[in-house]
Amino acid sequence: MGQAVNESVPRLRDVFADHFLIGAAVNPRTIVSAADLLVRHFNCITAENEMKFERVHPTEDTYTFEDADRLVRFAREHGMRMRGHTLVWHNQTPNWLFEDRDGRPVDKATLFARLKSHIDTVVGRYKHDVFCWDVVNEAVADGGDRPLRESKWWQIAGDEFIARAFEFAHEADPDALLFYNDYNESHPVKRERIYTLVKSLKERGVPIHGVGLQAHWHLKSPALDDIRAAIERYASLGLTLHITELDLSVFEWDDRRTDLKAPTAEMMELQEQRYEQIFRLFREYRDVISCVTFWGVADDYTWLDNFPVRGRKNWPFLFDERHQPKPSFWKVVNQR
Ligand code: HAH
Repeated sequence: MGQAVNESVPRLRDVFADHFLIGAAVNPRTIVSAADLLVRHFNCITAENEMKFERVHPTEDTYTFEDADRLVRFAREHGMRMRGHTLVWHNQTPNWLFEDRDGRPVDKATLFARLKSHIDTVVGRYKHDVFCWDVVNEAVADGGDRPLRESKWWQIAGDEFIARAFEFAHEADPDALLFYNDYNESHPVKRERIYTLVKSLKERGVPIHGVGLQAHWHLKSPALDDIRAAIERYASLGLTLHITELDLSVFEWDDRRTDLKAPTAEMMELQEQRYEQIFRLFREYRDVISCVTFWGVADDYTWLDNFPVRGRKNWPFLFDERHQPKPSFWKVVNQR
C-alpha cells in the first residue's frame, strides 16, 4: 500500500466540493502505490494509458480490457467518477486500424466502420462507469497552414473523422458527456483553431458537450492571461470545461538539464506561486470548469520523468515523492 498519509491534512475533494471534481490519472501500479492519497483526496480518475486504442484493441479481433477493468473497479469501490481517455488519437493507436491485409491504407468507409465498432464496444462496456469521454484528442495542428493535424485519421478521412467519432460515441452512450481534448490549449493561435473547430461542430449539431484543456504547463509559461483568455473563449461556446491533464513541470519545455536529483528551492517557490495563481483562476471560473484532473498523483511517478527530455526527473504535483503535501498543496488549500 501507499506510504503513510497525514490524517490531519484537508482533503482536496472536500476543499473543492462546491467548485469542481478533483481528479488524477492513474495506472495499475499507482492505484496500489498511491491508493491512500487517491482515496483521501480525489473523487475522479482517468486511465493514463489503459483505455487508449492500442491497449484495449491491439488487433482487429482482440480486445484486452483487464487493466482498464481494474481501474474501473477501483473507481467503483471508492465511489469515484471516471473520465474516459481516449477514443480517437494519432498516438498509441495500432497500425492495423488504418491498413488492409496487404498493408495498404484502407478507405474512409472501412475506417469509419472500424471506428464505430471500436466505440460501440469500448464506450458500451463502460456505459455505467465512465461519465465522460475524451472522444477526440489532439486533432488540431500546433503550427503550419492547416488547422488540423495531418494524422492518419485526417489523411484517410479528412475533417469528417471528428464529427463521426462524436456521433458514434453519442450512439454508444447517449448519457456520456463528450469532450474535445487538446494541449497547448492556451496558446493564442492554437486556441483559435480549437475554438473554431468546436464552434463548427456545435453549429452542425454534432453531439459535443465539453472542451478538455490538458494544462501541461510550466513555471513561467503559458502566461496566466493566456490561460484566462483560453478559458473565456472556450466557455463562450456554452460548453462545460474540464482541466484534464494538469501538471506544472519545473522545467521549461526546452530545458535540457538531466542532472537534478531534487527540485531547486527556486523551482519549489515558483511552483507554489504558480499553483496558487492557477487555482485562484480555476475558482474564479468554477461556473464553467466542472472537473480539474492532475496527470498523476505524486512526484514519485510522472510521465514527465522521460518526456520531452529522456532521463530528466520532474516534480510537477501537489504531493512529493514520499506522498507528503508540498508547499504548493497548502497554497491551493488555504486560499480564500
Ligand atoms: C498527453 N499528450 C496525452 O493526452 C496523454 O494521453 C498522455 O498520457 C500524455 C500527454 C500531451 C502532449 C504534449 O504535452 C506535447 C506533445 C505531445 C503530446
